[in-house]
Amino acid sequence: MSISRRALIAGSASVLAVDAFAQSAPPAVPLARGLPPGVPLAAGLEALPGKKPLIRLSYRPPNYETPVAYFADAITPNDAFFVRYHLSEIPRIDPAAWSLTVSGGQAEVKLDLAALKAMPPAEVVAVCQCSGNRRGLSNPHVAGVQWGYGAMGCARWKGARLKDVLAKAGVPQNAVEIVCNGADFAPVDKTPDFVKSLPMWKALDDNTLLAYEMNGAPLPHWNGAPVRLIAPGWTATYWVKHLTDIRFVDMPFDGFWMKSAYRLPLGLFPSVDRFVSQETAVNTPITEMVVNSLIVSPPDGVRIRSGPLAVTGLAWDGGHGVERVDVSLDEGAQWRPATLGDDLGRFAFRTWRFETHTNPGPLTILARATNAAGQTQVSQAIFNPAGYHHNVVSRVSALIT
Ligand SMILES: Nc1nc2c(c(=O)[nH]1)N[C@H]1C(S)=C(S)[C@@H](COP(=O)(O)O)O[C@H]1N2
Ligand SMILES: [Mo]
Repeated sequence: MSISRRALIAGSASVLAVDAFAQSAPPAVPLARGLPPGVPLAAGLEALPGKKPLIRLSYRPPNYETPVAYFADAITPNDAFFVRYHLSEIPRIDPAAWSLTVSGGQAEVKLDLAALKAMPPAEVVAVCQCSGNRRGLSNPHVAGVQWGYGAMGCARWKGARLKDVLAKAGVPQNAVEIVCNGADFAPVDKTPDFVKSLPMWKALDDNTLLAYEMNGAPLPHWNGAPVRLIAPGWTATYWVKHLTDIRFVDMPFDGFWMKSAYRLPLGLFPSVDRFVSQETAVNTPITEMVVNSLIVSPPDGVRIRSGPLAVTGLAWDGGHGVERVDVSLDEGAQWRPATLGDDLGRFAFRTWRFETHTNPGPLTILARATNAAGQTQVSQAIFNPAGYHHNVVSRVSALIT
């Protein structure tokens, strides 16, 4: 509960008044510091059906981020997993009526859920992170959903390998990309349909799945039921939800969400994965996530009693794997290694822990992850027009009393 709501409740004259308040306004959570003018400093916590209260950034289309407190474990619970849509018409799909059509191959293939589940299953623990996670912190500010830290989550995904499904349709020799579409659509024709493509090498990768399970349960509606694409290591824009159609194409797909959106200036980030058919002389589609970390505890801005303190958090990257996390308590003059938690695979969140002893006074904690490719977090955000790949060294401040 936020400080403002606690204060309000404490000041209320009666229990009745508290109830009235609870009904009229959802509890508020402070948003990340440094949001642009016009964005409120707090957002409503609101529960979509089947979800825990999440931070509501927009209702139509639904964009809800996960409060930092839910990132205590490497696996993000399904009911706390963030929700991101570009389009606001999101049909609830009857799993028994769902089917996936694969066209443009040697034979058109139509699979229902039972057929997909009858294929050899595969599992991967992988981080699903929006390209624009932390966009709200971009300086100067950029347009788009002003995400704080919670446009991400990590789950154990189970499904069929995409390459097995594509093989059923017979991969054409001249296929350049596959084009993936989901069942959601825009209420008016203004917003282009959300359609994404993948290069053949990523589509045929062993880890790329068509998932029907998330953490041992059917996918929640808001996270793509009954089937979504899982592209481990790559930002979540490729993880098409409510997937209904896959098409092989022999030319680069030029839909809006490929050609115009999700682009980065060429050479700006140390990306390794390439999507050559979509590259231009000046830009490239976003591919794998950059190495990053999050301090989960202590939360930013808290008061804590002096004495032993365990700093805990998460680290992840685009699939090289987290090599180390270092913590600094003196604004980066000295760094000491944190202890890494269980390794759930190179695409997963990695927990970490750092024990220290605190004395009264202000305390700033910095955390910096390094991956197996030697890449590390930046001290200043690399500006780009859409505010993607924000991976500035993590920082929280606390007052030790
Ligand atoms: N069908 C569909 N799939 C989609 C999107 C969408 O708008 N429609 N958004 C993508 C983007 S940009 C993100 S960040 C992730 C969010 O996944 P989540 O809502 O399960 O957290 O879904 C991806 N898949
Ligand atoms: Mo996204």
